[in-house]
Amino acid sequence: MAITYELIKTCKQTGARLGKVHTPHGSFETPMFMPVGTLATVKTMSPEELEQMGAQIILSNTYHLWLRPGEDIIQEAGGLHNFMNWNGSILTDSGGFQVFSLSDLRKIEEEGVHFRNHISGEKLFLSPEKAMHIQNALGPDIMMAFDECPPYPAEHKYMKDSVERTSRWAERCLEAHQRPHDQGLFGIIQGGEYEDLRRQSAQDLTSMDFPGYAIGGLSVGEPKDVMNRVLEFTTPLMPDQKPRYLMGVGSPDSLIDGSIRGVDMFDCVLPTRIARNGTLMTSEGRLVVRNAKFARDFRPIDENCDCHTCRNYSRAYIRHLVKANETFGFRLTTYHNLYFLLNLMRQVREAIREDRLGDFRDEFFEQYGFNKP
Ligand code: PRF
Ligand code: ZN
Repeated sequence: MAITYELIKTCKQTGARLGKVHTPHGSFETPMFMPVGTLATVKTMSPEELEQMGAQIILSNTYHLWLRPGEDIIQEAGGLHNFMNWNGSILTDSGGFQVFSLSDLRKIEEEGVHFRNHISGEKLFLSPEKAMHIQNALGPDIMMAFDECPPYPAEHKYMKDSVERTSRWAERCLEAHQRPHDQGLFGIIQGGEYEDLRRQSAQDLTSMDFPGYAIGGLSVGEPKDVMNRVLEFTTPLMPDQKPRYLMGVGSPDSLIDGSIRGVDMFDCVLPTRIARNGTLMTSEGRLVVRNAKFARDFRPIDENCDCHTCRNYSRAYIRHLVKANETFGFRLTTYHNLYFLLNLMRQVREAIREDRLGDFRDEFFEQYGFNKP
């Protein structure tokens, strides 16, 4: 099997899992945050910098790489790892979600989804077989099944039909997958906020025996307590001996609350996206570095952070660069935000090891300025 999961221990205070995922490109510790490199680059960061900040796995996107430069070119380069010079693990999303979030005029059929390219307007079609073919050519360590991610809220009837189609598509993905020996294919559990449908989806998918499972359809506009409740009834339906991935979730509070509910892997564009408009995650909450009050503030972004940015550069300097649209400014903010989340997950793992993740959560939320739910 290409992907195996080793459960090291569960936190006595919360039930959170400390583990390790083994892939053909090394192992990563869980719970883990995966930086997003949509177009075969984590925007503004070199692979050397990603390694230095402690990233062990990054995420990329089937949909975007299919449109440009095309999976054939990446295959010719020897696969995505070679093409982008990243030797750690890579996970690619299937395109299912991107078709729903980016494209216009989509039409869902049993065979797949018809839609228009969000840049050129060109007519396109993506199916389970096509998504597997592209991901087999890209060569990530982990690839995702082709699913439908319905909007929130969606009616029970719509969601049930969607869940059943996603299960049929998952079967077709398994069937079409050509490299199970060196690429692990994860199934995606859908079902929105509905407990019966999450159960149905989890049963369908776990019976197909994927090497890992994701929870999709969350962080699509639902309130925080809905996400937590869905996680509470969904993670117990997932196998203990396989990794669990919560797709598209990456705010600091959700990383902690997801870990407490038994999630092992997370990804999100949030840290990199907000970095590029000058918003930083710090131990005391968000800091908008463009703000005039930082013009003469020569302290680091986060006095409790020991990242390269915080050890060497001031708020005043970074504010100047960001306001002047200087690329280096965005590199410094991106580095800090990614480091902040990777370091947060290190602290989460340490707290699990010591059975005190509940205490850690309370302290973190207090300092970050969140109210306890
Ligand atoms: N499915 C897929 N990718 C995703 C999601 C999903 O449901 C989400 C949901 N937030 C993010 N990325 N394939
Ligand atoms: Zn920092």
